Amino acid sequence: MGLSTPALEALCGNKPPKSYNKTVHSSFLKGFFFGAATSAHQVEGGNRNDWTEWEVGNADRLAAEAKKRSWPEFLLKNDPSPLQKENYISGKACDHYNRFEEDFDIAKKLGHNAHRFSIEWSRVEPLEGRFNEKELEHYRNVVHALRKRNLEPFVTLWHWTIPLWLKNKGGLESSEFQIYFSRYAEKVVGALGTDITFWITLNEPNALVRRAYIEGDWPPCKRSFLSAFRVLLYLARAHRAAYQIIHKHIPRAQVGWSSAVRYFKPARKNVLDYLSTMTARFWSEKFFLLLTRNENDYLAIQYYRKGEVQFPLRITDTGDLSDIGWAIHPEGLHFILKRLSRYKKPIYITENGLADARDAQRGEFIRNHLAWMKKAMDEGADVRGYFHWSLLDNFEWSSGFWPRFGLVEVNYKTFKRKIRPSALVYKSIIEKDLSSS
Ligand code: IFM
Repeated sequence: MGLSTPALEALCGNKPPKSYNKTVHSSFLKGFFFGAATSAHQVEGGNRNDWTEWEVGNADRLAAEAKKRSWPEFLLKNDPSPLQKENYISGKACDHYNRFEEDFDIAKKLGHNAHRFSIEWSRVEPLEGRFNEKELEHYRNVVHALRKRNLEPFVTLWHWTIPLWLKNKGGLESSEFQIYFSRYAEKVVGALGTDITFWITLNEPNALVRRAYIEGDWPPCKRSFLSAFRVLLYLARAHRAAYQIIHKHIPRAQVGWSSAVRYFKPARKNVLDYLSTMTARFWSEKFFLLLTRNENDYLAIQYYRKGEVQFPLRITDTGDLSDIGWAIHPEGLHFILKRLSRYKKPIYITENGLADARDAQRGEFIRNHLAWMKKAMDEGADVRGYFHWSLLDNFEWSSGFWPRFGLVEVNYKTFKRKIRPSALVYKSIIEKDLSSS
């Protein structure tokens, strides 16, 4: 399969990447996965976990804080708006729990051939050691619905939320965490069947630990390096145990965890900013990888933004910004893919996207990121899949509903879905590529 120059130019929009060599004509691998990602708590609705408790206790405060900031008019028109309390309570979210068939029909219509979703631990094990067979059946139905549409399932076991019983036992800081996670993993893997190849044990442990245990603005809102370090070690142990469990049930499985990566560059040309940049890169790309080095069949990266780093570790977003102020920088994806290639493992981009309520930047964003991904592949990076974040608008954690990340717009009152034009840009890229295979 070869990509013609016009197809490449279509990928790049009118602005091919600065250093793109047009004579290189390799192609995406046959069997490349194109899809979108979601996570249970952000789309399902009706959950009861540590986050739902925290949301209820903090929604008033978050809305009051939002009132002190200035907002562009178009964001205040979002329903719910950042100034409203209900923005900060996940509630029914997108009602994806009841509408997953409809949502997968849309993904199929948009040309996807894979889909990443997560299992909600608090549904499957609402009480310690007591598993809910009906909920396991639900996730079997989800997998079946994906298979029926030829969408390859990528299953995430933990995307940040935990059941309340576990929260009351110390949550991720419990020294028994690995035991609890292993028991849950064993049950889910056994119940979902052996035909699932792709597993992500943990979503972005580095991001969660930074927000929840260092910056302290996500539950359980701690600011302690000691706790952060402990949680990372426990999560790494949990990953390693789950890796073995999945392989015991499914020897040919591909198991990894996903990392929040960012393109860091020194803000100024001086040694201190340079050293700070190295530290930030070590944290985002390497630390957890070192802890799990023998138990990764592939690398999963989630890339969103550039950060300029000033000593000691002040990171700022500059240049083109998304609705939530993240710096858009497609070239950074190429940089990271090249750096990670040295590990000689397959790479999946399990998230990449932006908050863009007007859908003004998303089409270009997708084109440019895929063009830079393709360039890295032409230069040897073994990238095997790309998942846009997200299929649907969803509940963006402590920011709530106002950031709109979806290829598909969600009306949170009627739950009606509306395909955004950028979703069709993505579709046309997928179709051009897949049809040339
Ligand atoms: O919404 C999140 C997701 O849960 C994890 N990765 C980053 C996304 C955008 O912030």
